[in-house]
Amino acid sequence: MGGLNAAGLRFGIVVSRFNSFITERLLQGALDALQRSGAADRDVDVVHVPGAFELPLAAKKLAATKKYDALIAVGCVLRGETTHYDYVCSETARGLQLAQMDSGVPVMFCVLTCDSLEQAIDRAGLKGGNKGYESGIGAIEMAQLSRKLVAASKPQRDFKKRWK
Ligand code: INI
Repeated sequence: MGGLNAAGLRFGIVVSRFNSFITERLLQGALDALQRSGAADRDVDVVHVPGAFELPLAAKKLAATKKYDALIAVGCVLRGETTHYDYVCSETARGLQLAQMDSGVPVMFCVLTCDSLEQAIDRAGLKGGNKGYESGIGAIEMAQLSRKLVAASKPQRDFKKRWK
């Protein structure tokens, strides 16, 4: 776990209900990573949305509350016979990137984009590990980094003293 400590950090997790067989496993992985790293239950909020396409707006609104050090967006898009998959994937990725760039709150991209259910299952707790767990660890790292960078960007109060 790289010694990451999540104690005192606050996290929001947005989860898509579409393909919930997969997304609920990813959610459990993310919660596991946060809890094992010391995050308190009261510091982790989980909200659900209908599909991956709705993740960006929910993430943006959660970020706007300024309650969270990092967010995790959990979804699973499976390729179908039409181009619908491509639109959902690209808009979800684009929207989540916009949400974090506009708000300054880190948003982890825990959205599987797979050709088959088997590929998704592998990444939700089987051969490919659990991408939710990895996102949880990533969220802690980004939350800590953000706090450090915000602190570093604040004017030093002892500025005069340092230049004497
Ligand atoms: N949403 C997903 O999260 N995964 C999918 O695989 C998917 N497919 O294949 O259609 C999907 N579609 C729904 C979409 O995210 C929106 O909820 C819907 O279009 C309403 O806006």
